[in-house]
Amino acid sequence: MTSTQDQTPFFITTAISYPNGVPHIGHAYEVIATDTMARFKRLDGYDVFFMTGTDEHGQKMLQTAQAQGITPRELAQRNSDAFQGMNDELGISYDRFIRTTDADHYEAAQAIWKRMEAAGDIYLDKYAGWYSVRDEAFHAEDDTEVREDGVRYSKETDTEVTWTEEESYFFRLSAYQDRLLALYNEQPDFGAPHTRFNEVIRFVERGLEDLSVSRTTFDWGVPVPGNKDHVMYVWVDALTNYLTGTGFPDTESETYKKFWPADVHVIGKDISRFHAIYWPAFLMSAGLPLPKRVMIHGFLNNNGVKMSKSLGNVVAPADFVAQYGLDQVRYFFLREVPFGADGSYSHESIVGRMNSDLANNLGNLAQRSLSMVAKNLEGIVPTPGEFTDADTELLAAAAQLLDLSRDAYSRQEFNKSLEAIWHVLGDTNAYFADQAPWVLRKTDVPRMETVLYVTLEVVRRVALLTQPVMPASSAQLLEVLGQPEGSARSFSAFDTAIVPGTQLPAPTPIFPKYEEPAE
Ligand code: ME8
Repeated sequence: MTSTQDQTPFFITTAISYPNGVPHIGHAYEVIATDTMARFKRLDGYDVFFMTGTDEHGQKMLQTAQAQGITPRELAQRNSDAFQGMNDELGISYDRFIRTTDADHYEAAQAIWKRMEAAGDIYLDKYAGWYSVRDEAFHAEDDTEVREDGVRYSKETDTEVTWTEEESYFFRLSAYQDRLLALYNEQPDFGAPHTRFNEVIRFVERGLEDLSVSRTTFDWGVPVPGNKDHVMYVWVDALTNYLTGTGFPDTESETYKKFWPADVHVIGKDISRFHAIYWPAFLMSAGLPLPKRVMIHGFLNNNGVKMSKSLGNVVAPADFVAQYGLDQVRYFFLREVPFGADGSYSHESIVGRMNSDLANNLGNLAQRSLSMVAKNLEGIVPTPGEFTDADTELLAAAAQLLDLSRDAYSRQEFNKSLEAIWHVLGDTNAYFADQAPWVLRKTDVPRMETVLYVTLEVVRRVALLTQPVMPASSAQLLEVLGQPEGSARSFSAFDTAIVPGTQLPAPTPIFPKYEEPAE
């Protein structure tokens, strides 16, 4: 984090993943989108704090470890390392990788518990009900059913539930129904997109039951303050990670004051209730400010088929990246699927985007214009003559892309920004073909220079805006456009223009076409 006094803070998080297994493409999707948002804000001058990590406690971790004959701590260490490794392979620009076994996290989780207890919202009783270890969630009896195999399942999540009866602390969630509904009413963008947020609102409208927030039958969790027989329900501890990262419980610390409340929690659709119901209720009880936005993304399916270990279609992020390239994968995910909707990926759809959007529309345009400058103008950015209507229109369309992208990113609508950018690229390709600078080379050199100048200037603006999505390729593109690292690559440079007389390095093709490997 580099910061100066006048930068606006921006705190963004991903969900923290269960390290009961290794990461899959769904996890990669979430961190890539969040990373893109974080990078956009940094380029736009914000003081960004971006946190991701692993959620290491709970019964699911314990059972998986037991099945593998290791301790939950060993399991957590092994797979947390795999998650951190994935982040590094994907070039994720996180500021902290938090683990719920970190010492400062125990302190934060116990502190929020004490605040909720002091507010009179925690009481001791007995829990008797259906618990799904897979979901780490309680399900009301009406929401479960016994299926043909004689086993009881959650109707909603299709996971097995087991009868659980034990002494437990409860959180008075039922007392928060009205306050939650008031929150949703006052902040209609607290949850997004609307379709997914509406499901949460309907759920709260049906009434809330108090929530069991501690367990006694195992000890793999954060101890409940003042009662050594209980550990916290994993979601109480997990959600608190967002506070831990800011320095909580020290509410006087610089980082807490700067970054809490969070600007955006990015999460998947299966955990919207935890983030849009439990989390604000816990914070209200603890007397702490609420996050500004919970962005709920959809699930990624392989060719329309749900990923699952038994189907053998779980893709390792590293294999994906090795096959197509990191920036190509990042671009594909964010361009192909409107963030919030469910999406599907297939070899054909990825190759399609790689070859048409990246190699042709962007890569080829950049390469053709830059090679003409290299061959005919000794690699020096030309001085444009008077602009024609076609030039002015194209430059004006490109000039709108920053504000348009800011607006789209404010709602995490990455695909809208990319669509608009590629629309301008489409127009630029048509312009390039129409103006035919390779013909002008023989008939009207000054006009050729203007056409090349306009094209390079559009590509420069595009390259600035594709940096959050495709950091390495955009940096290469800016390099060949003679834009050095630093302020020339930040969004504050967007409204400047490429400087005539700049000596450009020899152009190199940046976006390769996908070649099917030989048999
Ligand atoms: O839920 N496509 O962890 P998790 C897209 N520990 N996103 C997916 C996905 C898919 N196929 N599968 C999972 C947990 N995700 C908790 C979170 S936060 C305080 C605690 C998303 O490892 C999922 O929706 O099961 C979630 O946002 C993230 O990956 C981690 O899932």
